[in-house]
Amino acid sequence: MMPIIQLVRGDITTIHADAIVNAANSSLLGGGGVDGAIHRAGGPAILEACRAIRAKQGSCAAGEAVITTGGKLPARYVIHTVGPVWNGGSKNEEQLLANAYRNSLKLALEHGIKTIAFPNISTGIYHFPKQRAAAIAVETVQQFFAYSTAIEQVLFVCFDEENYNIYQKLLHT
Ligand code: AR6
Repeated sequence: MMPIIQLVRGDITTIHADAIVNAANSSLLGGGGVDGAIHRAGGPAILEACRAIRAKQGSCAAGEAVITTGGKLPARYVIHTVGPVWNGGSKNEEQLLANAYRNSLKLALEHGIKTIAFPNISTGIYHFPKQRAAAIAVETVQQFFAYSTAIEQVLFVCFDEENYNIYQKLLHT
């Protein structure tokens, strides 16, 4: 069966999916925005798991992803990926953002995850232009579906209205 893409407006920490994705930073030690919300709602088990990953493999570069428990969240796993900081567009930002989505999906596939929810990576504190980020997000997920249909459902969870409106147009919902 063809996987489906769905759009949701709201807080990703409330989503019942096998995994939710965190827009983390390279330290993996938490921060503001959706990262702060996930660690607050999920409790200390997530930070503990992030520290263990850091001890083993160091920090997480932009475009890469790691996986931890979901702690107290309704989601079983959190996939922490690091989006690029927007620097005008000449620092490979678009490729790095696509890598963040693709590597999160790969990790999900390896863990047998069927349903996954993404926030709008890099479009907050990291200032990636929202329209371009949304186009990259949707395109990367669609490309992934052409490669594997093992992930059955991808949710784009938009917290702010601007992103929600952009995704509505893009997905024709
Ligand atoms: N649920 C879903 N989306 C949310 C939530 C939430 N609870 N809260 C915010 N967003 P940002 P970035 C949206 O800034 O730009 C952190 O400090 C928000 O509206 O969270 O990738 C990290 O530690 C925006 O559309 O992440 C890094 O240092 C989107 O999430 C840095 O921010 C991403 O905004 C990463 O910056």
